[in-house]
Amino acid sequence: HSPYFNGANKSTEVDYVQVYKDVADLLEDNDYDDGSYGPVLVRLAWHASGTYDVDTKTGGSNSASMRFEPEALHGANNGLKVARDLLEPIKAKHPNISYGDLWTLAGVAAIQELGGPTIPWRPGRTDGTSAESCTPDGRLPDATKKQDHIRNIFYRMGFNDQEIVALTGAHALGRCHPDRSGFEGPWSEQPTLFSNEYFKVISEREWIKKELKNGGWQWVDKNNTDVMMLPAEISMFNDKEFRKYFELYAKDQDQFFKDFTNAFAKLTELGVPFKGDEKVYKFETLPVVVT
Ligand code: CCH
Repeated sequence: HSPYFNGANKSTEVDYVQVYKDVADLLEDNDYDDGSYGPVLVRLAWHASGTYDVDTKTGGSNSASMRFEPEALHGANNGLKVARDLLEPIKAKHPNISYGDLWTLAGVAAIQELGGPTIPWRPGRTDGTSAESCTPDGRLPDATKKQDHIRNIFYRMGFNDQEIVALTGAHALGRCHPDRSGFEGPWSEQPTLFSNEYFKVISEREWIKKELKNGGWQWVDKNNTDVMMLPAEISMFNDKEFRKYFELYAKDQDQFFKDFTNAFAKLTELGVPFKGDEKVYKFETLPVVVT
């Protein structure tokens, strides 16, 4: 070691590149959903961050308050225990990483490993220690509502219409679970591939209402019931201001990747008190192993 090696300081360091690799390594599981934990990790990063309120400067990923009740039990967070528990062995291996940093980094890793853009990420979140950091219920979007509700929710975080539509494109990934949200099915035919497919699907299919056993309803494709849309999403699609961005991203995957990168990085940094000297990481995706 160099004479400048500081043993005490060393113990608080975190190898974030290794954390990325460890997350990337645990994504695949053929017995879970469509074969990947990536989508639920993206949802965890989003729900941890999307509680931010720009006026009161409360919420956001800084304190990782979803670890505590009541936030862990908010209806919007149903099913996210799967994602939080999945990351516990990584937290045990890298004890100095904060949960807020781990959850957001895991979201970035999932997007990148599933074919999405490289999203700059930096550490700096400090965990809250009690339920006092929990945000009130109702800060995340309600999928049964219309576009005005979605606007209000995202304007409260500080996003504009273009950013809202770009972020929603994350629904290329994953699916709805009857035991989590009450809705069912994926938005795209390849729910473990991050692409602009969500925008193509919503613009190209003919949507019909389907009643659900729980009394609710959702949109399904008239000709291929494998894909679905939430009530809020078709309301958004039918909104003149939102529509231009749906059309733009359906045509232009590069523009979608660019705008999504900026919006997702912004989302995960809402309310985080960075000192300003944090290293910004652009993680490399794992090499693809051909078997
Ligand atoms: Fe979402 N999302 N989301 N979503 N979401 C659901 C699942 C995922 C809404 C509602 C739902 C974003 C925005 C919105 C993901 C990422 C993002 C589900 C199903 C509902 C309902 C949950 C279940 O049953 O498991 C609504 C409304 C909005 C408003 O715009 C944003 C923004 C992001 C990320 C940038 C991902 C990924 C999933 C899939 C999770 C999984 O487990 O497969």
